[in-house]
Amino acid sequence: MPRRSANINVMVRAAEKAGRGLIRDFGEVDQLQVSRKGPGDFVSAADLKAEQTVKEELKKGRPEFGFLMEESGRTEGSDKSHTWIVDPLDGTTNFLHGLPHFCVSIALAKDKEVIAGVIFDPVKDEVFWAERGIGAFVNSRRLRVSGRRRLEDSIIATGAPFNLHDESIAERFIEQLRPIMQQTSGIRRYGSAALDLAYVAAGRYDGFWENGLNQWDVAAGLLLVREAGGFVTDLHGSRYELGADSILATNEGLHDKLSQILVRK
Ligand code: 2AM
Ligand code: CA
Repeated sequence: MPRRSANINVMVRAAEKAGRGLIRDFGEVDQLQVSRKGPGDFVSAADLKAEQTVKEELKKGRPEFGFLMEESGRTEGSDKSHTWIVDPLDGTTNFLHGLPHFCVSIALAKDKEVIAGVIFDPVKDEVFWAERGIGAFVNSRRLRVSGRRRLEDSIIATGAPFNLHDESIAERFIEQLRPIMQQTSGIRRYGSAALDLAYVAAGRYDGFWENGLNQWDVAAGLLLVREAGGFVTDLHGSRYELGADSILATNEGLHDKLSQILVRK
């Protein structure tokens, strides 16, 4: 394993500290399932607390950088070119329901390019990290996207749309599902886009697509996939840029086939 840079060390420390807090709170969530109101407010508080922890730790390490965070939005730093892009709890619905699949996601962007990413899954104790030009890793092991080239051998992950202000959004997703279901080995929908991307980088999934995600859901994961030798584009096949409205992450052999299937819909 190459030595982790100072930035990666700051990011891992922040993600681990927030992740430890999430694990403690996750233990409480189970007790609250039986209450009529459910654990909703408790989970919102856990999410905010995790964001605060990440922010404090990153600020300690790099006081001059700005922030873009899921809960508190954008904060300018004195250094205008570096921004932390943070999702303190990705997979919130899983967390809320006591499902052990969620993570802390932290990316560092220089201008509009992600140069470092860390995704920490505190339940499975996996630290996924990547640095531009250095590679992608889980803990100390190097990651590589899967080598599968045939759709019929492949497992493809996705996320169901949540912002259904328009009937066509649900319709489009259902139309995308049909050919993927028919032509691949199976679909997975685990509910954390950041971990979905980390799993593509690890070769556990052969591909992942989703419509309508936010930057903080995907910023760290997209660098993991690229540094693991994968392609990250929009559904049309153009290089994914932060803020794009769809994402497709997969290996070289499956990329064009998936893009063609998904974009037609
Ligand atoms: P979250 O857990 O941080 O909300 C799953 O499809 C992905 O979509 C997850 O990464 C999840 O991130 C995100 N997501 C699910 N529901 C959402 C909502 N109502 N608003 C924003 N993002 C959401
Ligand atoms: Ca998220």
